[in-house]
Amino acid sequence: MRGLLSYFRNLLGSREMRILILGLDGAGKTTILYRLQVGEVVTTIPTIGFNVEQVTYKNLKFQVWDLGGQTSIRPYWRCYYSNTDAIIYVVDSADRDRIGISKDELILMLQEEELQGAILVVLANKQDMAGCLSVAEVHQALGLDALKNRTFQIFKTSATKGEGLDQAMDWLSNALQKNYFEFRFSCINISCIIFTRNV
Ligand SMILES: Nc1nc2c(ncn2[C@@H]2O[C@H](COP(=O)(O)OP(=O)(O)O)[C@@H](O)[C@H]2O)c(=O)[nH]1
Ligand SMILES: [Mg+2]
Repeated sequence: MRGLLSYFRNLLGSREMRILILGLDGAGKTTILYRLQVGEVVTTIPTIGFNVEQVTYKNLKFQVWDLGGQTSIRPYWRCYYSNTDAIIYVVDSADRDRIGISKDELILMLQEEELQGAILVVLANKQDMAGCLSVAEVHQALGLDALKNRTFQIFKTSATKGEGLDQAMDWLSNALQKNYFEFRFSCINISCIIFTRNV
């Protein structure tokens, strides 16, 4: 497992990138955040009562919280959705009992207006555990075949062993870069149109 810089070096210096790491409690999100080796993880507890762990490195911001449970606090999650570039969705592949809940949470989240453009990385985590669902089974259980208009990829990982995270972060970094340049390119196109109209 490499440090965060080696993945996202090419994105540093451009605009702020916001990445949410989400999933049910116990999936391995906090472990992954520490594995990124970025620096100090700051935990804040907004008055509405859910923990948000945050790591900021230059223009990269990672925010983590647990999905599932109390429906009353859900509306407050929206405060964190705007300008999200990517979602890293972490699944405990050994938790067969809650894979359905994990799917429901993912679907609800992807319906959020503010997250329509966000790239999705699914991590089928805890692949080191005996009897866990395979990456293909996690893919199917989450209904990922039905995803439309979404840049996404699924990876098998073991956060504790540090396996699979390199591939996932490399892919994400490339996808973010592509998104960023496509966005810049479309801005150039728009300015060309305005220019021709003015002339
Ligand atoms: N065997 C195994 N345990 C893991 C893995 N990832 C996380 N864990 C363990 O699962 C528990 C919950 O992890 P944590 O990162 O706190 O989950 P979070 O609630 O999603 O933040 C901890 O005891 C971790 O050590 C993994 O890939 N394999
Ligand atoms: Mg945690």
